[in-house]
Amino acid sequence: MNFPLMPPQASEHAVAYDALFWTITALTVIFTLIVGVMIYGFAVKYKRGSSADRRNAQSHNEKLEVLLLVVPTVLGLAIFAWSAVNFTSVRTPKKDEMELFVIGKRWMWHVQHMNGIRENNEMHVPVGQPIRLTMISQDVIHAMYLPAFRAQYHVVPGRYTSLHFTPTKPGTYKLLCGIHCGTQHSEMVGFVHVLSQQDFDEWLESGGNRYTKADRSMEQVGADLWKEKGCGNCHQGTDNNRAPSLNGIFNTQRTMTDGSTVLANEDYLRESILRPWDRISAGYENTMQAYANSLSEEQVLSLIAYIKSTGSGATPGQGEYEQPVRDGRALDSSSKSTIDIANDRASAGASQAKELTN
Ligand SMILES: [Cu+2]
Repeated sequence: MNFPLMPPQASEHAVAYDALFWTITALTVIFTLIVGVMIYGFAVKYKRGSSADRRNAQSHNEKLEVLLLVVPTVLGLAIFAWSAVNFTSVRTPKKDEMELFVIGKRWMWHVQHMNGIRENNEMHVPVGQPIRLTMISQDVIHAMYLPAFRAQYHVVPGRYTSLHFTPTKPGTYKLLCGIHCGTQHSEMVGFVHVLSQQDFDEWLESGGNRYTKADRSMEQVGADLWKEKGCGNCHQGTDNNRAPSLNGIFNTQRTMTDGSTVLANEDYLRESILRPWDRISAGYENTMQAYANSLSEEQVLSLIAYIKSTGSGATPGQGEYEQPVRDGRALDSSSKSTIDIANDRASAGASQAKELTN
């Protein structure tokens, strides 16, 4: 009979999570047993008609009271501290993360890789590689739930959220929606395929096998959209009186017309594309057209990928958003074009594959 008590432990965090989970479970069982046994024992001892000594009943016991105050307090605080350490570690971006984009919609998961491969209700990732999911919902609130990685985070409309994990075991694991999101919520399921680095490289190389072929990377899709929508008419190589240049704008601090500063992260870029009037850069007028009804979340992600490919203001580890690193190096090469980056990635992939086969 196949009746697993727990999902498999397929990420670093799963081990840490389970240790805490079992400790809390054990403490609960121990205290429940102590209380239960005492209730039962005293009920039997002092049942009506028993010959137990009932003289000089104690009204209090100082030592016992101190013990019952101190022990649960210390245990409770220790569990809190341990949980806080676990929570912080799972919410902190790792170095050299590979970024995948996830769009939740009723009722499916749409996954997009940087090179343009798209998957529906499936996600392919290499083993041992820290993964960052940048997620958004197209309709209602969902939650990306990966039980084997002990990872879950909400996916909401209107802003990006992230989930970080490092798969440690090749295999196929469940991908679920963790928040009730409508009648077919229970069908919003899929699989995560954790592949060896070599298998993953081959999978990427083959354009994702039977999945949607990647004819263009996300950056290229974004670059084409940029042209199609005429973004470059105003956002040119340098700031002009119509609009600021967006070259290398990602993760830089921007000053707004009201004097406040804003970190130009993905959320800000998305907002500026969809509702540009919300926050306007100092020195500019509210002249940009809004794209709230004419771009899909997928297209917005591609545009952001394109803007990011022109460089970034922050070095990894600074600011709210840790810049994703691909192929083991930060994409901070401000002078590089999309084509250069794509070429670099191809050669990096090739050398990686070589190391593995040797
Ligand atoms: Cu859902």
